[in-house]
Amino acid sequence: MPSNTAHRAPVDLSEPAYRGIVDLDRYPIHDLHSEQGRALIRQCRQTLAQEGACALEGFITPEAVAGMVAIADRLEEKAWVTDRPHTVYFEEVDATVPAAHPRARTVRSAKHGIAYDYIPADAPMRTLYESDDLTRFIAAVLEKPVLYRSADPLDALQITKFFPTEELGWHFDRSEFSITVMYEPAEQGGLFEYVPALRTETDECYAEVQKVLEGDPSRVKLLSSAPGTLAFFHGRHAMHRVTPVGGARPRINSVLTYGTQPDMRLNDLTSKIFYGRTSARPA
Ligand SMILES: O=C(O)CCC(=O)C(=O)O
Ligand SMILES: [Fe+2]
Repeated sequence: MPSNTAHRAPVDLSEPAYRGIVDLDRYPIHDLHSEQGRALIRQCRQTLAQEGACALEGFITPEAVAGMVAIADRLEEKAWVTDRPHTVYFEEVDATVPAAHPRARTVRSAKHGIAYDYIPADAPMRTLYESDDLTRFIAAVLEKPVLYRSADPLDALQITKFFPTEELGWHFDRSEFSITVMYEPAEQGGLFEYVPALRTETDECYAEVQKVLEGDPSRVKLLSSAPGTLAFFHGRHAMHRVTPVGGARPRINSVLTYGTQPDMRLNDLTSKIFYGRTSARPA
């Protein structure tokens, strides 16, 4: 006797919520154990090790990119504006070293930051960021047994707009790795430049850092800024910057924040600087 269930349409429990947001034919993050999935992880690890960064062009679909640009435009008035000088280490200027020393110099960072709690729950990038598949993919590329999404209500996933003349000065990140997604590159400038392995865990390499700050381009590399690119970079050891934006329209992207501990948050001072507050808006 045929059973009733044989007539029912099969329910695909594996259908990911982010289908249509990621180009899964090129980047099968829903199926990392497949041959193609394993090859993807292998290639990303190799590029990251060789180049200090890895850019996956076309990772986010054009529809998702357009959705995020529309959200960024709608939320423009919610953005917190920062424009401030800082050292490449985000530490106080050291008055005891010569003026040309990297610890004595400042650069400028100016941007508009839209906090996580303004991004609608159904925004394409939020759906993707909050999926465990993406977190697992990122952990696999970074060779971490486990990664957690940031617990910060403002910084876990934000949208940054760099308007014309805005920029991010040369710096090292505090976190080991950073992950970004590009929605809209600038018409001119707004380029992501980086110097792989400019310092190490044990050596600050001040002379080399100073050369870059003085404009020596010999070790500077450029990362793809094509819309839809997901990029990994080793921001703690690779010094990097976003060059001043030119043209008429802003550069729009997101930084995705992860940690090896589940309770990662910004400290109050940093939160105040980048978002103008230290906790989520009341619901
Ligand atoms: O906007 C970018 O491409 C880089 C962002 C960055 O370096 C940072 O937020 O620390
Ligand atoms: Fe950075």
